[in-house]
Amino acid sequence: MTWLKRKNSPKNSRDVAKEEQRRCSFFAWSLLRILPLLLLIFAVGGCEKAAEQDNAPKLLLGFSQIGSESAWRIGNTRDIEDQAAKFDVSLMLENANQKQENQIAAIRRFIAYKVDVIAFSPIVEDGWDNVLLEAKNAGIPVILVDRDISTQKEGLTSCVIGADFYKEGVMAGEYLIRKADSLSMNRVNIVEITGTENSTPMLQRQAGFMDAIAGDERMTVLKSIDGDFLKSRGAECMRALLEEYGDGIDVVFSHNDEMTLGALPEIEEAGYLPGEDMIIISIDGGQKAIDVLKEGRINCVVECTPKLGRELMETAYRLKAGLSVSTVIHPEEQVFSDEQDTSEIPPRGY
Ligand code: GZL
Repeated sequence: MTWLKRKNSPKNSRDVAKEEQRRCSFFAWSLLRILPLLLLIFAVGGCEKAAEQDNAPKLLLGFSQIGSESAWRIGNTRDIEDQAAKFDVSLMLENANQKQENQIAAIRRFIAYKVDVIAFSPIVEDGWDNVLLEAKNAGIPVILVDRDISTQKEGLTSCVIGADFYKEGVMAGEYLIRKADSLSMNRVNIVEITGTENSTPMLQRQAGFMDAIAGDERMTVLKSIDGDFLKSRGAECMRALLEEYGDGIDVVFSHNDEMTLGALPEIEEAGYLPGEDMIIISIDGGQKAIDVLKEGRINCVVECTPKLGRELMETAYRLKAGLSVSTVIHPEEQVFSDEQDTSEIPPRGY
């Protein structure tokens, strides 16, 4: 008897099971064959994602720098760039060319760019509330570098990293008292060439210096004049002070090396020996001023280190991680003067 095989003839259960088994085996075989490929695709995809994650900056920092008005400022910028590289920080650095409006615009760009942290060195203390409120509302922490702001509002910034300018002024005043004693001076007429009006270093260096000499009746400040931390303005100020007071000047207290280095040629042009006929006191401690100190044409240079980059990067990482930070971070600073063997002062690096 011939069994007709009909296409759709119902199979018996054994045949069905065999068919099912064959189908499973084929599926398993196929899977095994393509599994390495699947694994490779996932691996490559994962590596690419990991690579993307590796290349993504660990921290995106927006920094608005005042300008490049002095060796100090240039050294500060260089140190921040060097430390950003060391700390694997992606740095968006903008130079404001001495204009507050440029700093405000830069901060707004950082907010729009959604940086992790904003840092800036405020050229003056006032006028930051609105833009800093925008940063706060955007949830971006702000670090003040070098200088401070004046505000009635709470919580606009996380911390300030910079010198204790008041202490720098006190150190300058205390040096002058020691110098006047050593020269048995019974009259000390002082002219002051200040930094940028309403900037933190100007306000606090002046306050510290005046407080330090306040109790000494020999001391008289003939005039204070704004040199804006610039070498050219330092020369102009010194010319004007020499015309007005000439021989009557015993001391020049200058808020930074640039203005001091601008003033010295004017003093010599007028026939005086800086460092001998007039006591010269400066602040910053850059290489040029230290070289002139070693020549005896400046008597005292109070250090104001521009090397704030490491503290800035460490603080930025802590803020990004949501960790607490100190509200004020002051670097250690010293005084260089003719009271010591200046030949031992090591290279300054700025
Ligand atoms: C001080 C800094 C001052 C320097 C100047 O920290 O703000 O600004 O003393 C610079 O040289 O221009």
